[in-house]
Amino acid sequence: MPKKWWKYLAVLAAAVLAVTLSVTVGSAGPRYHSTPDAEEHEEVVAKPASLTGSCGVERWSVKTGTDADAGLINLQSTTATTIASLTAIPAPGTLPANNRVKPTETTVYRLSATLTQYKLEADSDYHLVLDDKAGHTMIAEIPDPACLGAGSPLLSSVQKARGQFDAKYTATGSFQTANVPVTVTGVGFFDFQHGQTGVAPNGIELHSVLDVQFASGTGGSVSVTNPGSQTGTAGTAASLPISATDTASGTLSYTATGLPPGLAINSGSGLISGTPSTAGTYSPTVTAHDSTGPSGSASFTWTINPAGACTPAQLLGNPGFETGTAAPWTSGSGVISNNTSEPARTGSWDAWLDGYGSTHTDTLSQSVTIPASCTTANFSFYLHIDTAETTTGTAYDKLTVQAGSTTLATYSNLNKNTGYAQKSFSLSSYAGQTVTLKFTGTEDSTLQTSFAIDDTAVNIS
Ligand SMILES: [Ca+2]
Ligand SMILES: [Ca+2]
Repeated sequence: MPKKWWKYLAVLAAAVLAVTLSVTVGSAGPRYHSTPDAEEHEEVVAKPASLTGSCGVERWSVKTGTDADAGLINLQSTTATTIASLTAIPAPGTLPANNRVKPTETTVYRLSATLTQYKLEADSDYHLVLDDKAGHTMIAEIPDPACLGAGSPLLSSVQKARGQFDAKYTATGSFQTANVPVTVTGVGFFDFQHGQTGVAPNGIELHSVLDVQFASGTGGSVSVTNPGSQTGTAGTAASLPISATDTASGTLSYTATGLPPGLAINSGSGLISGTPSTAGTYSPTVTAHDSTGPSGSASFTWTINPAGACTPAQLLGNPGFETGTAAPWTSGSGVISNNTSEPARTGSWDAWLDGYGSTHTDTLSQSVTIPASCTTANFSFYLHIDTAETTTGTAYDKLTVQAGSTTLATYSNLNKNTGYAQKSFSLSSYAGQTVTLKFTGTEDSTLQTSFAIDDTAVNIS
């Protein structure tokens, strides 16, 4: 007998105790044998504390957050997604036993879908089959917290998710049908293909599930704001935010059909972005889905012009100053005015430079980018000048109009007029450039001159 023979006795005692516990738990519960799941064909390992008495083996540390990369899981943010998006990710070539396939397996996803079936597996997982009712299914698994290794950062969330599920359903060893809308949050995971019920073609799962929200079914409706007709250019990045009003209680996710090739919608934010690749006229339909069931749609036309073609447009922002503030113009204080003593040409607002009768300078400027593909670019504005100056020979108070450092025109008290007159200048030589258009009004020390500007435009074609 070795000197420390009592240690062997302790090990023996522990083994006897473990077997006793196992037998006790096993006979107390209904429970299932520690044998591979008949349908999932996966190996299991005995774990008396778990619901079936067994936990999983294959990539188990990755499934439950105790692998070498568990610290890389971004638990601080959740990425809204769809089954269609997740099942479109290419399946990785290899599935490391103790490491994560980045970024999919280090990302926490949230998606809304229909929970069609659920089952308690031999490895004590709740196996949930999620269906987007558009031809895609995938699996989400809520492991038994007793099967999570020590120190898993997922433990408290898995416990919560398990409780959320148990509050509504009782999973057994046979599939049961639910067919209810559900919003599931969980860590991305690629499983081996074992012919699992509901498995995605690329093996993508949410494993472990961290949160399960069942729809409250309180009604409500979703309405998508129609963005109106859109134009774009092949090869030029495009961006279009889609918004919706939602009186239901769930969270919104967005899908789109018929978008110009190269554009995609962000399921969480509703932002359509990308670079359209192919000219044509498209009729996309955008749908916003509330996770409790209701949805709304809007359809519109999106014309993509060939690359190299100029899309006719007016480039200046706030061209008639009707927002009542300068932006995107830059101006000195008091320039944007609705004072009826210098009335607007149209609307209520204009830009009133000078008019003080004392030494003063007012400026008003805005930058525009003239597309290289546009051969015509025309800058125009309407100008009214009144003055207290009586001279017919001397320009005391002046308005200078510049494109960059080039002076397009200079006006003065000598150009006083009744009403507004339109002025027009070609900016064609600025094609492919960004140019700042600037008005500068300078008054001398006495006798006011007012330069009122309204209805500006830079038209390209
Ligand atoms: Ca105006
Ligand atoms: Ca003057």
